[in-house]
Order: sequence, then structure tokens, then C-alpha cells
Amino acid sequence: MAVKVYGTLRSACSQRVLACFLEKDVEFEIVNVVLQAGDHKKPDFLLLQPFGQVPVIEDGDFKLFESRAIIRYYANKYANQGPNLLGTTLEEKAMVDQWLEVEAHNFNDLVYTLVLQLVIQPQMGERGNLALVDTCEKKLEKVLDAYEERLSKSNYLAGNAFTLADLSHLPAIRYLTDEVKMGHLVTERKNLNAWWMDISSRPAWKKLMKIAGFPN
Ligand SMILES: N[C@@H](CCC(=O)N[C@@H](CS)C(=O)NCC(=O)O)C(=O)O
Repeated sequence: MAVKVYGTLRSACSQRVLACFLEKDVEFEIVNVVLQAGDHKKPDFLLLQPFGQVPVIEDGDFKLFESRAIIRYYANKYANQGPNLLGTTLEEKAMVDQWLEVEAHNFNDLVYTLVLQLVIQPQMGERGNLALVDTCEKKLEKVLDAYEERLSKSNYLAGNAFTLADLSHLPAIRYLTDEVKMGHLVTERKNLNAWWMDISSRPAWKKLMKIAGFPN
């Protein structure tokens, strides 16, 4: 039975889950939640996700929200199907968790703020806060310097294999390069750029981009 994904093909958090499903060959069906129509704040949806955000999955009787919790669950559930996205030893698994935490707490919010100020607010006819953009960009430069240093030592964030730690960055980096138009933050950093070229060329991500209708 296909896993239902309540979300949208174009939302970064839904893409995190869908990229994982495509890597692990998990059959899914998208139940479109129209954010512009406020579907995610309606009572029926709040029963699935009390904070009114996508994505949520429904797998038989099991329901789960929080995109990173969902990808961890499926990477474990299908540990023996498709690529190992979790690491093998306790230490490798801990490194994956470490970089997933970095993605969630050091990286994602900065990109999210840039997207909000430079893409979403202008789409709604509002001016973004350029002082905030400047502060965020400077903070993001420092974060990406740490990534550059890390990626000078290993091909992937958690070591020498692609894992959830890398996968979890794909949607926000695409936003940063393609929508916020700050691709220079990536291309100016040799190791970061090589890593991005590598992970964004994976067949699962390319397939998702095609399904979502993004030019590649
Ligand atoms: N930590 C949550 C964040 C979910 C989230 O922010 N989803 C966005 C789309 S990427 C959303 O639903 N935004 C609408 C809103 O917050 O009202 C997760 O990773 O699932």
C-alpha cells in the first residue's frame, strides 16, 4: 500500500520526505495540501498536524509529522532496501545525527528567512526586509565556511557515503541557488560546490525535480 504524503511537491519540507522515498523506493501518493488556500490550517488537517504544517505521512494506521522524523523512520524501516542512509557503526550513525541537527538548527532557518524575505513576501506584493537579508547572508556565509572545512575532509557530511545528513540539505540548497539566486554562496566554495554537484545529480533527486516540474 502506498504511503500517503500530505504536502506539496514544491514545499521544501515535503521534498525532504519525497527525496528519501525515491532513494529507498518507497511507493507514495501525494495528497495535495494547498498552502495558498490555507488547507493546512483547517480543522481536518490540524487533526493530522496540530501545528498546521506539511508534510504528514499516513502509512496504514501509522501517522507521523516532522520531515526529519519521517526520513529517519523510513531509512530505518527500509534499512535493507536501497542505499544505506543511516551509517553502519554507532559512530557513523551519530555523525549522521550530528549533521542532521546542524542542517535543522544552524542552516535551515537562515535559508528559510532568505526565501521568505526575497521570494515569498515579494510574491505577496510585500517588500522583503533587506537589512535582515544582509544579516542572514553573513551568518550563512559563516555556516557554509564550516561546511567547506568539513567537506575538505570527507566527500559527504557524515563521512564517505551519502546519508540522510546530505539528503536533508537538498531542498533548501535548491531554494538558495535557484529561487533566492544566491548560488554564489555555494559555487565560491570548492568542496561545498563539488558536494552539491554530486548530491543534486543523484537519480532520486533528479526524478523528484522532474515530478515537481523544476528545470534541471
Ligand atoms: N519542522 C517541520 C517544518 C514544517 C514546515 O515548516 N512546513 C512548511 C512548508 S516547508 C509549512 O507547512 N509552512 C506553512 C506554515 O508554517 O504555515 C518539518 O520539518 O516538517
